Amino acid sequence: MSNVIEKKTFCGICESSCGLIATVEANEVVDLRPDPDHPATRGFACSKGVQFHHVVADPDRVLYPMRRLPDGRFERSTWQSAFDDIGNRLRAIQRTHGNSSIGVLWGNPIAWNYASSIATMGFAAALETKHHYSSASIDVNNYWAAAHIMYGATGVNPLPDFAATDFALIIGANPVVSHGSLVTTGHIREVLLDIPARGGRVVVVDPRRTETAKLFEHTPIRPGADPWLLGAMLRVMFKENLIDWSTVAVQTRGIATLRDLTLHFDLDRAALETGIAAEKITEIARAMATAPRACAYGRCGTSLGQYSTLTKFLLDTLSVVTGNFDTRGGMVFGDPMVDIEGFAELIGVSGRGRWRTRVDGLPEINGQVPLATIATEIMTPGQGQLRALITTSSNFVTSGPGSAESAAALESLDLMVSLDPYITETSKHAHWVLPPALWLEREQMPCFTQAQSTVPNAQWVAPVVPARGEARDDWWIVDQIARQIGIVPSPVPGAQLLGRLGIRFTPAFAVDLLTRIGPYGDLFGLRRGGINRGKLMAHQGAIALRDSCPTGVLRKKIHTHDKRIHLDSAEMLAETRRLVAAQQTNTEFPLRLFSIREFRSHNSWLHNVPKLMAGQRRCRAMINPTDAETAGVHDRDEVAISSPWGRIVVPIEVNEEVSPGSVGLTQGWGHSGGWSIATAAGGASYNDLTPVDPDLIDRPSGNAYFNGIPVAVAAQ
Ligand SMILES: Nc1nc2c(c(=O)[nH]1)N[C@H]1C(S)=C(S)[C@@H](COP(=O)(O)OP(=O)(O)OC[C@H]3O[C@@H](n4cnc5c(=O)[nH]c(N)nc54)[C@H](O)[C@@H]3O)O[C@H]1N2
Ligand SMILES: Nc1nc2c(c(=O)[nH]1)N[C@H]1C(S)=C(S)[C@@H](COP(=O)(O)OP(=O)(O)OC[C@H]3O[C@@H](n4cnc5c(=O)[nH]c(N)nc54)[C@H](O)[C@@H]3O)O[C@H]1N2
Ligand code: SF4
Ligand SMILES: [Mo]
Repeated sequence: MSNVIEKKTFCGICESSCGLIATVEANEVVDLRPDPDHPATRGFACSKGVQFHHVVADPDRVLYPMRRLPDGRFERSTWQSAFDDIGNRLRAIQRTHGNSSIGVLWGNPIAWNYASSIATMGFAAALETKHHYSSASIDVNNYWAAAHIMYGATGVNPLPDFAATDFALIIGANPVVSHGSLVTTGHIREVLLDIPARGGRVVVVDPRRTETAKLFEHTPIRPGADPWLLGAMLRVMFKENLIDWSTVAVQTRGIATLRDLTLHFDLDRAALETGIAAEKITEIARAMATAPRACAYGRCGTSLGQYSTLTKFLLDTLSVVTGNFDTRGGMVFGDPMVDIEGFAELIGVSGRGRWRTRVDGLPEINGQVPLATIATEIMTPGQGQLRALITTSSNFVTSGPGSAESAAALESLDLMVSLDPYITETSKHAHWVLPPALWLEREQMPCFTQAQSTVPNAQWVAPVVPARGEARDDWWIVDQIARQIGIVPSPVPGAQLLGRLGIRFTPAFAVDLLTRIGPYGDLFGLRRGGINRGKLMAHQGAIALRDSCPTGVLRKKIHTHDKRIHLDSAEMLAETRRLVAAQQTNTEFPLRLFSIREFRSHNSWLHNVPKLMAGQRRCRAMINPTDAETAGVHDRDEVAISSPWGRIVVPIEVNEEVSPGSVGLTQGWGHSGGWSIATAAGGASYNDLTPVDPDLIDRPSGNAYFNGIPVAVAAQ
């Protein structure tokens, strides 16, 4: 037993970033358990995190560079052959079509991979290509666009202070299952349960009586109708003079224009659109405005609809006008060890609408463009047509809009390289699949989630075990490809010049520099007790930086020129007018589809881990008994679900948890490729039903449209 050791790390699967203790025996992780001493997650971890060593050891995992053969099978190759071939092809594409025909695409797991985020962003920046896609546009772009409008910078992310609030409005989020997104609060279920326990209220607005809704007050809503509810609540607040005028006078600009905007939200129409009675809307508005401390939080249910930037704008505005902004128990700001948001602003990464996409003319956001445009960009000839694509940790064929369009478009690329531990629905189209080290096998720092933790803390860990096979760090792979075409994959201005002089900084070096000069940094020895990468890596576990987020910091945290929150947005008024003018009924597709996220899945992966798939887990839809009867379908039937953009066949569960008029569907299924257990589970992709039409996605942000899709259900 002498060679058994324990190492502290954190989970790199979801935004909770839970502290873990790994038991390592002969360079293999044999057990993972929650770290009770982690200041933020305090001994919490879910079943996915503690099973991750089974992903590391998965027999289906890609451990060597794999080359695709003409018949679609893959054969093992070597790094040398991979880089030679990729380099040759990229140089040929560069010569014939220019840098603007090469693109990068990165998916959700990169959020725990700070080095790879920098390298991938840097790769796109060095090429000055417009083809920079990421999962942000199927997830959070609406947050960024609303922040840009209200706070002057895309990265400003106010956090609900659940631990100290008296009233929490949770709309379109299921934190009991998701463990929180864009806010990291350890033991989030218990933190929320504590609100009613101390006399407060939690109101959950969701088309399904979810695991979260069951614990609190549930208000069902029609999918896609959120801006109607939030706009109507604001209207009530103005009408009944429930506004905190003195705070608004200090913190904001444009309250009169906002009041005029809310006049578009007629209460009776809002009741019709949402399915929530006008009296109930009024009651929630009054309760929020009169609670001593209140916060309003919405996530994927409100981020992946057709008007998601407007929705987020209205959502934050509720906290602002009730005087619950930058205050304990309201919305607060994170206090990270590395100010990523400030840095992105400094080097010009953050921003919106500085240029537009080639074919659809959609605005960029943070230098990236919507995934909904990628199939069109591949298929439309002309200068700048996308011909070579490098994807890192993305399964966007399944997770992005228009699964069928994406899959077909990928087949016509001149070069596709996929960095992925599996042959997936996406990577199976690649000419090369390259094996990445997984998070237990690489150096980690929770670059993005540290900024959203309600208990600011610092952690930086060395690899727990060496990478298996020939897997290598994602950033190293991207850097090697960059070397083939003579670029330095760094978003920092001047990096190309230094590169030509032979100077290349590693991502670790760059982020350490930011840490050292950051608010908690050691300032190269000038600040006693300050932190740096070396110190953190030598420390087992995370270090608490503060007990909670600071308040009274608004002027420091926002970027508008007058340091006020801007409530007068012509763009949001235009969106409101568009919403009001929209015809919301569709007789051919009378029901509205919404996504279901499951406890033992993570988006489209982790379906290859036997323990997580125990109990015959399958893709399924859910429908209310009334709608089932109308459609003539029964519990467990295989049914056809059709939308204007596709048709799938899946088993259905008749369940009164789902509110009438809506249909829930698990997202992230319908697998193919080399992950045998996932593929054997069958099912269909939710996103076969979603559109890539640029006119249908959220206009200000380019965020995809997944929730509120008009559908019909029929017996098979
Ligand atoms: N209908 C519908 N669609 C949705 C959603 C929804 O609610 N409804 N949710 C959306 C959301 S919120 C998100 S974030 C997206 C996510 O969509 P994606 O960003 O595509 O993420 P995943 O589907 O989780 O796929 C992640 C891929 O990364 C690979 N991977 C895992 N770890 C690593 C690693 O360390 N390195 C590398 N190179 N690869 C790795 C996995 O094998 C997998 O292929 O899906 C979105 N899609
Ligand atoms: N177990 C698990 N945890 C995860 C993930 C996972 O796949 N599995 N994924 C991670 C990722 S990438 C993210 S972004 C987060 C997401 O975190 P959350 O947003 O908290 O998770 P979701 O389950 O997508 O919650 C969205 C809720 O909105 C509801 N909804 C759908 N459409 C509408 C609508 O139109 N209006 C309203 N009001 N509600 C609607 C759904 O019923 C659902 O309950 O979760 C993260 N954590
Ligand atoms: S909640 Fe998320 S971060 Fe925590 S163990 Fe589960 S998957 Fe990992
Ligand atoms: Mo996400």
